Amino acid sequence: MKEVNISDLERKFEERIAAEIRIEPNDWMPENYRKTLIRQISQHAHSEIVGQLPEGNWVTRAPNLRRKAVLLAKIQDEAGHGLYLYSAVETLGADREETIDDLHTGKAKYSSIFNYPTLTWADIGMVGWLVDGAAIMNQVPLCRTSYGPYARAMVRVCKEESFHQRQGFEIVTTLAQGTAEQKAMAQDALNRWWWPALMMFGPSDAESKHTEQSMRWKIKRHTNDELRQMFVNATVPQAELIGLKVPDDNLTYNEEKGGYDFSDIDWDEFWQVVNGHGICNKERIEARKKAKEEGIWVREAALAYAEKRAARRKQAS
Ligand code: BYC
Repeated sequence: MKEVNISDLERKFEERIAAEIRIEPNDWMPENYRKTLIRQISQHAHSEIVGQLPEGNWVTRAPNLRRKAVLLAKIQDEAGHGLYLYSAVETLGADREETIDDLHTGKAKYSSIFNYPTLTWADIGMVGWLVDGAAIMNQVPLCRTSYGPYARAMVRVCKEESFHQRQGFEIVTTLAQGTAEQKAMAQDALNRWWWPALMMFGPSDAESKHTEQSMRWKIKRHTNDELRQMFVNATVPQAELIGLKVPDDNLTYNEEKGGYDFSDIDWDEFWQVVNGHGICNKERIEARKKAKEEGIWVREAALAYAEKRAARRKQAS
């Protein structure tokens, strides 16, 4: 970017980014920076909300009361994450309802991972261990993202995701150390969730259209492939520890790079799922639309109460 062509505002913005000073809602920001954040944060919020669905499926079937209470708490945390993130989107001038409508019409994306079904209890373990594990890998660097409200929201989200990851690993460990049937159930779930978990990090760096600019603006701190590699390096030893086999015959530790080499991802499957043709895409969006329609009266009642209270306060003052 040539210095002579940029305005004072842009220069100031770039200086703040370079100096690691957070951009706050009232600061001037380039329109594309704002749009990129609205896109990423709203899609992140949608993922948190849609992410409740595959887990909610197991609340009534959790194997005991403790598991059920923990699962309920986790699902409620995900709702909270969605709320922080929708609030962060609003600080950028976006309308919350419009971003939700974009999800319902298919204009906005949400994480591909939530379009896979949770068939057995072991799948709930995999969602915690692998899906929350991948989310942590992706989101810990977002605690240092350049936009203040997003960075601050991520601090709490990551603390809660760490608990989610551990509860998932505990479920999987219990199954892996259980009967032969339970171990087989855990292995089957790992076989189905491993590759979709790797896809969560997005297209390869060569194919990612947003990474370069997002890294320049310090919205993203690592590329998709870097994060994916970090996840593989952290997770393979965990699988080995509990006696499960990662479903990749080409998985080998590469001393030179200090990490695992692994097979190519099936990118056709990834794009099919992202473009709405995964196993559960239709079901997930239908569930969200139904929740919105059936919750209208709750929102109207809450708004009516807020208006009444504001009117009473005005009268009293
Ligand atoms: N699924 O240029 P790229 C969670 C889209 S975890 C669907 O690399 P970017 C949770 C991408 O949006 C999951 N779409 O984009 C965990 C873009 O399309 P648009 C949510 C994907 O933004 C446990 C296009 O592909 N986490 O919340 O630089 C329980 C090109 O990609 C995916 C976040 O959202 C995918 N996997 O990088 C409950 C974290 N990957 O927008 C909940 C924040 C890519 O141009 N987000 N696409 O139409 C990010 O870090 C980044 O947005 C991504 C993608 C790494 C996901």
